[in-house]
Amino acid sequence: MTTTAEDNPELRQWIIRETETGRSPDDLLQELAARGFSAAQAVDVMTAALQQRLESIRTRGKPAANASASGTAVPQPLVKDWPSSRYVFDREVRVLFSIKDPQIVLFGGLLANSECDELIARARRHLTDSNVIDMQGGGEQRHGDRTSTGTAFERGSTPLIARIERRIAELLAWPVENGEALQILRYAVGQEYKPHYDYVDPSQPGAAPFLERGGQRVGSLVMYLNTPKAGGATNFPDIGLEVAAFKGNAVFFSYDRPHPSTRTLHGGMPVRAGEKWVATKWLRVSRTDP
Ligand code: PD2
Ligand code: ZN
Repeated sequence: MTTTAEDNPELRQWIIRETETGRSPDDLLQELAARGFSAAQAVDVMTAALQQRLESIRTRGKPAANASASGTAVPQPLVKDWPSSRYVFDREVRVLFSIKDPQIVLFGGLLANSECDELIARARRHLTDSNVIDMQGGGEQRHGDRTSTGTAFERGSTPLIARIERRIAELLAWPVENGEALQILRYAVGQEYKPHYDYVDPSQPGAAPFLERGGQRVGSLVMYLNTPKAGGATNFPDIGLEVAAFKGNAVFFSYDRPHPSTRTLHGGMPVRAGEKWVATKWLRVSRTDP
């Protein structure tokens, strides 16, 4: 453990968590002293951690301050100086690869196996045919490009979902309230999600009702809940990237404008053997419906 809060995000997170579970500042100061911090260092560390927490409460529901190259705020995992793994909210997460333009990051071990299994078990009872947003009339409609079945869980609807959402918010430095309901998809053999963009085209007549509730999507996190026997990679045709679906991993990408020049065209390739389950979290510019 290093001695300043600025270069020790794990320590800040630990202080925040301990405080939220009811530990008193005096108690924490004593533990920091026992870990070798001087009184002045311990107070500095505590102050920085609690200021960080206050700031995140103040900016809750507002666009986050992390701006992309174009100046538009997008979710932005702070992967630059990641060690081989980092403690995120309540779990060690790895960065398996990260590219800048487009911003795409593959996280290893974002979800525990038991969390994946629980999401699948809960979703299995509620599966219906997947839809896409109806760009003409608003609402949703069936589309041959998306042949999976699925369901959605409201934000915070179970303790597990609330915990995963907090982990994601910390991972991507983006408020929980700006995330859409968690969407679970199941693909059987031959099913796929043909290449598409996750933002909505604002010039289409059906976009307005969607954009009025939380603004544009600016990021997507696709979490793999199982490992298909064959097929089912998430592909990014514009940049020739295929991300293999592997249980517990998650691929994140962001787009700071609703335009193909973001090169975030992506799809779920057909499953060739077994089945594929994912949970997708889409992130909006502003606070949106749970
Ligand atoms: O299941 C996938 O790999 C996938 C691919 C593209 C999911 C989504 N998009 C999505 O949920 O938007
Ligand atoms: Zn997508």
